[in-house]
Amino acid sequence: MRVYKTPEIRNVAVVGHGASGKTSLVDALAFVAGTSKRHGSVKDGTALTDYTPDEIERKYSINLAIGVAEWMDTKLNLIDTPGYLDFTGEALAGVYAADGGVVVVSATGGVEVGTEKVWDYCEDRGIPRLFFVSLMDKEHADFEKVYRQIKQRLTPKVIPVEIPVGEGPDFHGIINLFSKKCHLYKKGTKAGEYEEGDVPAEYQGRFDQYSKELIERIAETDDTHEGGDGAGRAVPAVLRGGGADLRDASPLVQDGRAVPRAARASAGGGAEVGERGAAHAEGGGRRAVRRTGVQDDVRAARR
Ligand SMILES: Nc1nc2c(ncn2[C@@H]2O[C@H](COP(=O)(O)OP(=O)(O)OP(=O)(O)O)[C@@H](O)[C@H]2O)c(=O)[nH]1
Ligand SMILES: [Mg+2]
Repeated sequence: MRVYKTPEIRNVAVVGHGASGKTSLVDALAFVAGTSKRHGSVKDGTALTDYTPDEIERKYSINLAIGVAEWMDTKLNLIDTPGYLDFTGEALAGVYAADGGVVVVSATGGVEVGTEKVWDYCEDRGIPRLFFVSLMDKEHADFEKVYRQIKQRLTPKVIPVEIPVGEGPDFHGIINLFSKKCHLYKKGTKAGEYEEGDVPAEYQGRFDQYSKELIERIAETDDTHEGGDGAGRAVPAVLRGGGADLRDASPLVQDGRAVPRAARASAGGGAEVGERGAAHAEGGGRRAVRRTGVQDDVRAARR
């Protein structure tokens, strides 16, 4: 692994209720990024961040542990935290060390007591965060219900970024609301290979519903953009809880590509995003949206 300079490193706490899929997510991210050569599993005792004899035997996390994923010239230190409430000090420590958080919520369990707890930790620290809805392939998975619970019990300031194609045993892909592209997973592949295409006709209604939601949510939090850039294009922002101003955090999206703040005439102090942000925006819509959004958001939180 090459040596990374400090601005190229992100410390991200992966938090959530017990058994919501945090350790599995960290393992999968490191594997898909290519940093980890083995796709491990909690069940088999081979997950990247559950490696102590106790964790392997019990099949849940006890200690805070780090999985590394190198992605687009950035080293992501994914801080896997235990969800079990007995080890909540470890989760708290993880949040304290992090620039941002991924709050993992099970598509079957929804928002649970552990989710609320870690949400409060993130809120106290004021770190930017996004939600990851896990276990979409499980029986009774319900994305809409989870989204509703997040809005009601955690924060109304949440926008959908990707929505599932199918649920439970029928889950087989995702639609990105910014790029308007659909990824349909190829059956039987280990690293989640997919085919990219347009939104399937049978999911157009759902896509329209969530796109509308996306625009309305942004309009509610930011009068400046009124949910779009005036040309019918969405203005994204990563998900965050109360208090913070979305205005500074939201890069524009043009043709599915993020436009870093440095390239926007109206944005003050945008130079911080700099050339690297622009290069990423060139690199591909979906990845650039996430990446630039997090960069901006972290800075906004520090201001
Ligand atoms: N079907 C299915 N099972 C999953 C998925 N993600 C995780 N699991 C399983 O769910 C169980 C819990 O997953 P973990 O990754 O250990 O969850 P965790 O949030 O790290 O749990 P704690 O460390 O106890 O907080 C394991 O048996 C996983 O194999 C998923 O997306 N689909
Ligand atoms: Mg775990």
